[in-house]
Amino acid sequence: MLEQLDQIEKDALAALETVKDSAALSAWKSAHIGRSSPLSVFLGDLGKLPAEERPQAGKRGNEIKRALESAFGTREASLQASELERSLQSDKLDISLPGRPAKRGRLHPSSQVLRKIYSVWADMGFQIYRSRNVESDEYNFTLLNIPPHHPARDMWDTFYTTDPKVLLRTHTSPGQIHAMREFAPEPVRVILPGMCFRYEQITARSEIQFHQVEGLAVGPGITFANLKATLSDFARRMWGENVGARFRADHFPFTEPSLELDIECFVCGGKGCPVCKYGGWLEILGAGMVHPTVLRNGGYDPKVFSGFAFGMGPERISMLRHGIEDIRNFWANDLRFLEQF
Ligand code: FA5
Repeated sequence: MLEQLDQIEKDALAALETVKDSAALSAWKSAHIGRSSPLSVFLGDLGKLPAEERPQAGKRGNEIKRALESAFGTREASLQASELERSLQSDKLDISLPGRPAKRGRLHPSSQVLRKIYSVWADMGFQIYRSRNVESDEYNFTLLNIPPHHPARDMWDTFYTTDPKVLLRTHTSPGQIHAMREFAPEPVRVILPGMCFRYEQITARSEIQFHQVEGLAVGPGITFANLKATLSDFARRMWGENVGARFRADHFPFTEPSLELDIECFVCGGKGCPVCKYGGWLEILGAGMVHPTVLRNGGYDPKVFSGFAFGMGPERISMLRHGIEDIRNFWANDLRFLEQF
């Protein structure tokens, strides 16, 4: 009986010596330690042996089982190592081949000009203040000195929601109130970038959705001269020392006095074209001294504090920088346009 076991072990180990690959190894496993292998059959039939032989036969059978399992493990590891070695030899990786180039994306022209604007204002000490796109009627109009039924509401008509008090903001100016209410009575110097929406005719220079960058500075003793100097400095930093710029008197209900800043039309060089409405100048921003009512609504005492505010359109600025003739290109998602920037 013990000789039979020794023979089983001998045969199995001899067969293992001839195994050359993992398929043969797996066949060896089921033949020699699998459920119907001679060893398993032997161990399964232990009960049929005379009682006095059983302990010794069981002990020896289990010893052989462990020995064969261990020999299998060793063989498996050495086969895996030699298979890896073989594949490293045959499938050599040529790291000198150039990689597949990754397709690089690019920033949208609006994002590019926004970043330029942020950096110019950051250099002048203005921090970015984020404000919401969906606004209340109160912030978009009333707190900016545009009460219900004020005619200026027509100029800034917007998209309304089913809730009459909730609308898409027409300008970034409501952000002024949020910023003032957060910082008052401390002085504040921020820019407020974001998307605006208007219910108006789409033309070469007007969209129903566009960015604005608002600016706000409030503190004791800020003057109209400070506003003009700051905007002139902005224009020089943005377009260079020789930029053609002019201030024009204007009216906004939330600033008094108010002005607009125009830049000489880049597309036609001032001769007149559809982009500048044949005037030779392109309106870049509206600005003015913050109206006392608005200062009060923001939490500042207008007898102590004064300030200026401005709101500019980055898409118009981008048109100016790149000679873009139609604002509709910005949201048309046409790669032929976008890939030029
Ligand atoms: C305003 O929206 C004021 N809130 C600006 C302001 C802020 C004045 C603070 C005073 C103090 P206006 O409607 O002019 O003003 O818009 C400002 C700028 O946004 C314009 O100069 C223009 O560059 C841009 N803009 C206005 N409407 C459109 C439009 N439909 N499409 C693209 N850009 C526009």
